[in-house]
Amino acid sequence: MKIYFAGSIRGGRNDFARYVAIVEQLREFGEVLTEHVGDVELSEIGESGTNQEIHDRDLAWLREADTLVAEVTTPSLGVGYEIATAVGWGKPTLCLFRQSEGRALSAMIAGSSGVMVRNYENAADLNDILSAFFHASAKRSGQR
Ligand code: 6K6
Repeated sequence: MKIYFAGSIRGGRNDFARYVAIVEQLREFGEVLTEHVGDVELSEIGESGTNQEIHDRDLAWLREADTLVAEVTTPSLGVGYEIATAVGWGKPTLCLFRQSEGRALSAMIAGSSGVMVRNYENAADLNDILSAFFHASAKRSGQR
């Protein structure tokens, strides 16, 4: 199972510690293609590569991935773009959201029939959510 993990970069790095923890949990379910999203060293401005190189490389990884998992509590244009692309390509897509932050999730994500949205607060919640999602995704790809 190849997993594309998406999380805010230029949208804001407040949640990066959570991304690190999620990437760690995701490794139990497959190969994470985008571990840099949870990279402590990556600040909002301290990036390498041109915008086009980043875009093209990430889309190639997304194309290769079996599933997309996104942490969507910190709003990010890039993450929204990746979610829309994955849904358009028919990839199982899971969005993880923390209601406790007091934000409302965009209707374009919350209202998409191609997206599974799950509210969570801690690692234990996440484990149950990820197990159910990858179980369903594996079953779906086995049926194709
Ligand atoms: C260098 C080393 C690590 O990262 C860099 C350069 N920046 C990016 N690298 C890889 N993916 C990126 C980079 N900037 C944005 N993305 C992709 O968009 C990631 O896959 C994230 O899920 C998403 C974040 O979008 P913004 O709009 O919050 O930046």
